[in-house]
Amino acid sequence: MRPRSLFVVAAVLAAGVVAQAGPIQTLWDNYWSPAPGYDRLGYFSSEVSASVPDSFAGDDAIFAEPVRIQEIKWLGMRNTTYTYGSAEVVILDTSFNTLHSLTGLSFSSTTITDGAFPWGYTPYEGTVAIPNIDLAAGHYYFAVRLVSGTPQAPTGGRNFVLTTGNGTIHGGTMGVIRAPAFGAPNWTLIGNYFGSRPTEYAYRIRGEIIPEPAGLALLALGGLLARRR
Ligand SMILES: [Ca+2]
Repeated sequence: MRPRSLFVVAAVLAAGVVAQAGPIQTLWDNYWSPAPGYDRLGYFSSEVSASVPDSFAGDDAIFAEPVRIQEIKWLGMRNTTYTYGSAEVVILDTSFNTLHSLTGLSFSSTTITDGAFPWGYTPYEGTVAIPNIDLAAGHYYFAVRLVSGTPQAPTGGRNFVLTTGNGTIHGGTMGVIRAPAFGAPNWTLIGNYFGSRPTEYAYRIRGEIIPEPAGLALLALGGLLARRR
């Protein structure tokens, strides 16, 4: 290999190193405006080991570029007299096949002060960190639920995800639910669930945009240059 070819290869490798993902940012935002981001019109159970059978409520997100998922935020409400030891996350494709299922995740939450909140539970914003999950550009579903109690002290709380959008559907579809003990053993669009009102659920998907593989393009160019010499 000639020195110039070596230089091209070195430049290609350097470009690959430089092409790191960008800073963490909101990649998809279902929060209603104004803050705190829910529409006060509804909610759906999203919980495990609660005082009712397990359930999940999620919504879709569309990414125009490849992304690295690092964090999910959501708006929920819960009974704060119980503890919630961990969170669970699922990521589905558009056919509701499970792409990723994460359990035992630690999460943080911030109580929302809302004098107009109607349902007697405490509203909050939750945040769960995701171990970097890379997704190709496309259409996905995300859902988070809380596990009531801890292994040492199992309890029966209640946790819900709040609706958002005020009737406007965001992304490709309305929200989705799965409630095996309540007539929805498989993931179902909420509007198909016993005539429920079509709605959105308040999720915010955060992470990094993965840059286009400039390194690969340069590699092809480097190969061309090397062959021409
Ligand atoms: Ca949606």
